[in-house]
Amino acid sequence: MKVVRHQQNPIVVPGLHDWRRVATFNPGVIVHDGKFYMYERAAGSLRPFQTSIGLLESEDGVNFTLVKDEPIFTAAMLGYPGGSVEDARVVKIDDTFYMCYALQPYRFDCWPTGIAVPEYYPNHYSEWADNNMEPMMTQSGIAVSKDGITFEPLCYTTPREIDDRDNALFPEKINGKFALLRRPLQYIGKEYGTDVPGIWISYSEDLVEWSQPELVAVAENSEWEGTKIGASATPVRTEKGWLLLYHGVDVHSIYRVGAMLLDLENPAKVIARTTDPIMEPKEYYEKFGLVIPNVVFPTANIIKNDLIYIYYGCCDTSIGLATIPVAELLGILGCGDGLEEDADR
Ligand code: BMA
Repeated sequence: MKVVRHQQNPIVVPGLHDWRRVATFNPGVIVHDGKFYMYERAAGSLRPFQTSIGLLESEDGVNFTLVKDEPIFTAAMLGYPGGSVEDARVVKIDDTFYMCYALQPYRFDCWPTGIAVPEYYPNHYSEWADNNMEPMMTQSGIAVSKDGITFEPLCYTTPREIDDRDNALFPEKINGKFALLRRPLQYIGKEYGTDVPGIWISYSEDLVEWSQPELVAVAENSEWEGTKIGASATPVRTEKGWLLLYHGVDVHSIYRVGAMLLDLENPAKVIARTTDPIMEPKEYYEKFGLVIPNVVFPTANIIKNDLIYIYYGCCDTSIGLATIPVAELLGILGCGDGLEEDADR
């Protein structure tokens, strides 16, 4: 594989507080005023498996400490005290922090199987049915903040009736509009032009009204992408295009990572794409965890000293860090180097 794992991996592990007692994973990361801020998804128990967003900080991007003893963003703040907020992907545009999150509004239990995706049981909790919601359905939204610590819910980006997660905002407006990657699971069939779920894009002027999603990419390499891909980390600008890490899930529920390059002016257009994964479960902590085995799931990338720092969830249990030179990844994509410096990323 192409990436180098940090020797301190996993760099963030669960513990210290009840709300993050069993798992911390799939973090958003951003550099602000020279400091790394990490937005972890943390769980206090398996049953119920309820996750919230905790905040950590670091001077070097490797050694992180908790900023607050409490989660900074919870489903309760959205009016769903039993629910989970998941997979924060954070960008800063002008003077505002934007956190894309997934929401499962009601409680469910997690029964790990040790071989693939856990059995998730919403059946014990009547709220799903009481509120006419399909069990385990995920809606996505955006919360905003001026200081990166106190977030206010702003909007939902996806309808309540469909399962739409892996939302990632581009770190700047494109042609004057906010641009959002998403993965509407039900967008399949003739009218959508694809038989399998894929990565789609929507635009908005105000973050409230979103354009009809346009298809960006679907699983192509059945061997490791299986039938499902989704945006992983927030896209990064390079001279050659937007660099996007994405995840693919094979028939054995093994999560791997690929990369693609999207057109700078029209990011619905894929310019280049890896055929082989750049990352797959290899180390013990990537193959075995409390919740699910064989998962590497990046949700953030930062450029530092011409290296891409990839922050990723390991088995929905801990957080790892891997790096790859920007030039090397662009080389793999057949595009040479071409990073544009940006102080905040
Ligand atoms: C995906 C999402 C991620 C999770 C992954 C592995 O569908 O739910 O949040 O990390 O599965 O369980």
